[in-house]
Amino acid sequence: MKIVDAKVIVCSPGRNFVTLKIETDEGVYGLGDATLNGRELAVATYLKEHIIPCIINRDPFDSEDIWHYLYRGVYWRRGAVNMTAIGAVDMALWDIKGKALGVPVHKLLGGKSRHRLLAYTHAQGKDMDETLQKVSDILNKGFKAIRIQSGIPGFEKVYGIAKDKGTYEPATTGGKPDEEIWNTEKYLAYIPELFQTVRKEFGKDLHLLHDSHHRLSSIEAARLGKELEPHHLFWLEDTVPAELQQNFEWIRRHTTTPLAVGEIFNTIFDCQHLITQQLIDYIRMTVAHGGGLTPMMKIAHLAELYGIRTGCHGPSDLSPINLGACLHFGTAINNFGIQEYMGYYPITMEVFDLKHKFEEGYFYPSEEPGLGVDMDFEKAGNYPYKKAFLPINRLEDGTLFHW
Ligand code: EZ4
Ligand code: CO
Repeated sequence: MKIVDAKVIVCSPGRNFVTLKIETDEGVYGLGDATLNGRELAVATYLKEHIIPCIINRDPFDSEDIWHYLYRGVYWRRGAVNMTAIGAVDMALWDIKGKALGVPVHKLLGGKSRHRLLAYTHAQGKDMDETLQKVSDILNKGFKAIRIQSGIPGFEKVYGIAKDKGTYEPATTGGKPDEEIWNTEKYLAYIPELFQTVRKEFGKDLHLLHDSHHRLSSIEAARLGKELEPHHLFWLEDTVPAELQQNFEWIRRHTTTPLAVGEIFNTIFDCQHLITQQLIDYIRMTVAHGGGLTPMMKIAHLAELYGIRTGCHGPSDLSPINLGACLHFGTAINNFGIQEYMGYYPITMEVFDLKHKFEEGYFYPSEEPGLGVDMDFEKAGNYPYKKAFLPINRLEDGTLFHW
């Protein structure tokens, strides 16, 4: 089997998505998600100009060698744009292998380690009352695990809070990024009260998660973790940026609240200290931004040795193709933890077709050959790319801060 062509499809059904379609001489094609929020065209160009010419005529079954060719072979390593492009190629190759052999991708990765996968979604309100209402709505939809974010009194825009009633979308269209204002003291004073109220209203059975979006120092993270201990979180996510992995040693010394991180990591070298020192409980790298299924399997196996489970990033700003890849990954490994699932705009699902079934808080992996996600290329053409940026974040005195 030979790769004969590859195309990059940039479309915007509800939001921007970049898709790689690899075509073979046998007519089978594979899909890979190459979406990097706010930097879509950088990945698209990298694929078109620098990657596609190198994979033509290769055998798609040689995914291990192709991965190393694109990672090690180019000399320049790591980085979000680079790894997202490599990830899309790798994802598409596994899709081709599954389709060519007539098996779902999880069968090629280790088979079925479970028959269903726990998923969590987001409850986000502008204040306490709206957040509690959202939790109640989500429970009625059957979810067993909920990530809770809430507007902080006195702040107009806070990470994780939708501008309208729709799905949360952090990127905004226009010529420049939006700006938000942040105050850590007000946040730290409010969040424990929020979780205390949620537990009081909804009881002990529900899994509760929370995302600090990299805005805390180690010692602030330690304080938050400690104050949340009575409310037994499933995890506390992205407390500190983690460019310095040693940060987590300080957090870990002070709290038993489980810790998750990794949505902006793109290689095993971003988390090997966190994993081997058991400084986290969940690794949140996702297949698209982590360089594909090939390296993600290695990361999962390393994490397995240290009792760390996965919790793949699954925002609506990655396409359903990435979600499909995450579901096969989560099905095949032993140390799956949970899968993030924000849902998609109905208009997004006019273009993408996700065959994996979702019911009462769990995903049931598709048995369709390949990744179990398809795309309507003609409809995609109706939704051209719209320039969009993620926001930036400043403290009240104007200091540029973590978003
Ligand atoms: O801010 O995917 O856990 N999920 C998150 C996301 C990220 C977006 C960035 O594009 O933190 O909402
Ligand atoms: Co997050």
